[in-house]
Amino acid sequence: MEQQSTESVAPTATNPNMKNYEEERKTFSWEEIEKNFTWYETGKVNMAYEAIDRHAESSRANKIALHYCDDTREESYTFEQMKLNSNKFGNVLRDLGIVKGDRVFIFMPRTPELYFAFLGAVKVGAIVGPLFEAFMEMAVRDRLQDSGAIAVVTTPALLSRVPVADLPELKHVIVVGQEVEAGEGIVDYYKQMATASEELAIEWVDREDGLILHYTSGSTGKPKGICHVHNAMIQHYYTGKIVLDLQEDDVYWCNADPGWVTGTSYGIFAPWLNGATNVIRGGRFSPKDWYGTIEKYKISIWYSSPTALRMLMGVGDELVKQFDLSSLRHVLSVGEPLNPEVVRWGLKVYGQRIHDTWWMTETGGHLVCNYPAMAIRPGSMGKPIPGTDAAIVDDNGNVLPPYRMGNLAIKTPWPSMMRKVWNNPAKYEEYFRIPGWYISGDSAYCDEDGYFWFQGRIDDVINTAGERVGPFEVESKLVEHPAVAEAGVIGKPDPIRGEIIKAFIGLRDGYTPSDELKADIAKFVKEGLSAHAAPREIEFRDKLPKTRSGKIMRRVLKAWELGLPTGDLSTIED
Ligand code: 6R9
Repeated sequence: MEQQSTESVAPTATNPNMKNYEEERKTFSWEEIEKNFTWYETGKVNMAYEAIDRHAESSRANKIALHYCDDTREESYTFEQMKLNSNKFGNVLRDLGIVKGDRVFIFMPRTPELYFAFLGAVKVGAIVGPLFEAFMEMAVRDRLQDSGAIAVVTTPALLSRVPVADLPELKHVIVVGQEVEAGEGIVDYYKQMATASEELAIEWVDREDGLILHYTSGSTGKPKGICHVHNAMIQHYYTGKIVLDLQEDDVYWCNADPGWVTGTSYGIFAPWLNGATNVIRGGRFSPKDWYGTIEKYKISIWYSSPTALRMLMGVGDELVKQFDLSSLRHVLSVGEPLNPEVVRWGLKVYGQRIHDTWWMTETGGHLVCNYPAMAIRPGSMGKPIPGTDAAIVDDNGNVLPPYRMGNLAIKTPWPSMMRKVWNNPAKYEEYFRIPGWYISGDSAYCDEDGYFWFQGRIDDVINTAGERVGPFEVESKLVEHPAVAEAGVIGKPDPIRGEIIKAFIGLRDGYTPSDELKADIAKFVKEGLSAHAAPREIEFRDKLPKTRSGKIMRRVLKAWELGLPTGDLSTIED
């Protein structure tokens, strides 16, 4: 498993918030970070206050907090305006009788109203459940039912997917639209906002009180409601500084929708806790619009994902030259392993190192990352953030030596760790089954310099002729082939080898499927990686199944291959 080369990309910039990773680890204390918050003095805690109002009450009051754009709207809001709009929505909820601990869901596309509603709900102490607008009725029902939601904020177009008849606990459906038809429990957002007071008495909560519920799918069964608390702000704030590298004049853009944890932890909390200008682009992925957004707002920090970056790479280098992307100074990625080829391409066309970051819905915030001041090893997700420890452990909790593949585990606790799985304590306990450790479900290894290398989900690791092969290394080699745009690799049961490697491949524009191409691709992996890692079967597909957050769903590929049920598909893209 030492095949990952010693390829390394030296730092090009230093981060004033963390000049030296090793030094920071030695001197770090979470208590020092807490001193940056108002509540350290006052004892009064609320995430939305720390993210918005605190800045509105400072010299940042008239600084732009949000630049919003989509194909039809273009608006900007200062911290003061964010405060007033979220106050108003807080009052709308309070007038409906919403109190601390109530579950309020937000099921709508990204617009400024989504963010006002989100922050307003947090201000009255509600636990917010953000949902992707793409969810169909069944997915919405499962989540609202499981959490016992009392209110949902949605739009006229999505209203028919809120099955009120099946949701006896749901009392209020707040509709954000110009024409809202009256009905039982229906609340007209604009009408209520028009008269709502801009003054709100914020609900001060305990650090351990519920903040957000993110439903995330496992490979089987219903999605799990991962619950985070206000205390997570400590980690959001700190990682915003040392990982996102947020500084006063930055313009920051995170591509993620709040239906995915990246769109809340790093689309709402981290940037605003740090008083940054945050760009939100609504609408779907479009290479031209995306580059146009960077150019227009002079975005300096861009947080994206391997899928989006691979798609941009697939579109090619020419388009990049039509835009002025010189404002960019820090680029990051999350959600899936970042293929070394994408890192090389980013260096070439953007002149930027792409910093991979590893974390999960359950971890609430960054854990294993690359930092501006640290050398990047393409293909590695980096090193644990100061204040935390990561290790590779076997199933009994023994820490494994360098280069041995095993469970990626994190020493408990850390500030943004999930506090429960809604209605499912047994599931929660499973993650902590080895005392002192959180078991991520990912398989990885650590090199002798402490860099972590992702191999796959534990369930995805392939055992072929006695060799353990992580699908990621094969996929990464595959996308280096000039014809391959994306690849998903699974183990297919085989009577002789245990499993053989099968690759599903999406081709780049201009390539057509053929047996010669299959043979050439297999040879490419055999020569570039190893014979045992070369796919014995290749299937071309127009599209690979992905989640809304862009993850290739290997379990779906496997289920297709074996003719088995595909399990929960509520998060699948289209
Ligand atoms: C933030 C987020 C978590 C799972 C995680 C892992 C995969 C995320 C990754 C990565 C390799 C990275 N993952 N980041 N794999 N390198 N940098 O994605 O949360 O949607 O809960 O997914 O995603 O498998 O366990 P979530």
